[in-house]
Amino acid sequence: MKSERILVIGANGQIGSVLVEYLRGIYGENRIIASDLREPELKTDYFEKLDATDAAGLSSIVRKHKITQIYHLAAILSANGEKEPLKTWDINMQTYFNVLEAARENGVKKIFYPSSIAVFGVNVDVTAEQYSFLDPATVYGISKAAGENWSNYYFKRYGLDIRSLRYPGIISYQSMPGGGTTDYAVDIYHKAVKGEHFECFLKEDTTLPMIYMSDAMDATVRLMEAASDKINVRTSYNLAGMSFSPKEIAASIRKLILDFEISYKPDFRQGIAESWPQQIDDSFAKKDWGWRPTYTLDKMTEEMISELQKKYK
Ligand code: NAD
Ligand code: AKB
Repeated sequence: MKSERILVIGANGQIGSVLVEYLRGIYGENRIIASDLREPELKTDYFEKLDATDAAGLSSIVRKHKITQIYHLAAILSANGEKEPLKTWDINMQTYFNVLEAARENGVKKIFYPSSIAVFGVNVDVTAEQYSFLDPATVYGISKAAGENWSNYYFKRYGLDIRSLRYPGIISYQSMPGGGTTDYAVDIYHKAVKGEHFECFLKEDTTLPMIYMSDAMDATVRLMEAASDKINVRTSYNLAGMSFSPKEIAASIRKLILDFEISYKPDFRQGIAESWPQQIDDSFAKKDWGWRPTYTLDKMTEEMISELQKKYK
């Protein structure tokens, strides 16, 4: 474990900026190489500027740092993806093919591929099972479903040890989301703590699966550190934290910020949200590698508000 050298691609985003620090806490500062299109806000060692659509550039970073694992986070998310569908497909798929090939050619041992609840579509009733039908409605969801199948293909054909989670919407105080449909559930806390009114782009009763960042970090490393023979799903594991609607998160916030106000003005993201399941059955993850979420909606609300109060004070 201590000999790993890990490349995180898309490291400046909502997940990457937290994951890099989390991994550094486990494996050591100098063993995690962060990379992204953009330079990080704070200059740091062990950073490589990289456009992951550049196959040669990616391969040379893998060789230069003798990388043993890649976490491939770079992608265009659901809402932004609908603005430029073909460009989204190109970026999401080309970056992943470059990762798969760089890994195969340079002896990288393990890959983490983040999938999403966006792989499901309207033919899932309320709860998505591990093997529910995949008929995604967004180009983002289509690219994630394709990525899952390519992961399984590279595992079977080349023996690449690729592991993947279908993340629900991730909620964090450390970082802002980057253009998805679940972004409202982060923005709402910032507005509440700043004493501002929040206008929600989803209807009040739109229930979606979500997870708190600290549970997502735990699930990710638990999956990556599990013994190979425990990994029975080589496409992507369903993962669940909690499910709630805008009305329910607003009620949870109001327990601590009594005068918090919300109004609703649904836009095109309502259609995306309605194509996703409300609940996720993650029993395979629980059974195979011991996944257990620890945050409820109210526990997450308490921590989000207390952390953001420190930030805005
Ligand atoms: P984000 O949009 O916040 O960050 C993505 C990062 O990738 C950005 O820093 C961006 O600069 C970088 N990037 C984009 N194109 C790139 C390229 N060509 N080369 C190098 N870097 C590039 O996304 P996130 O929320 O941190 O999500 C990370 C991954 O997790 C994505 O694959 C996303 O689909 C998946 N995921 C996220 C969530 C969530 O709620 N945040 C849920 C499900 C799945
Ligand atoms: C999005 O809303 O696009 C992401 C996701 C659930 O994949 N947060």
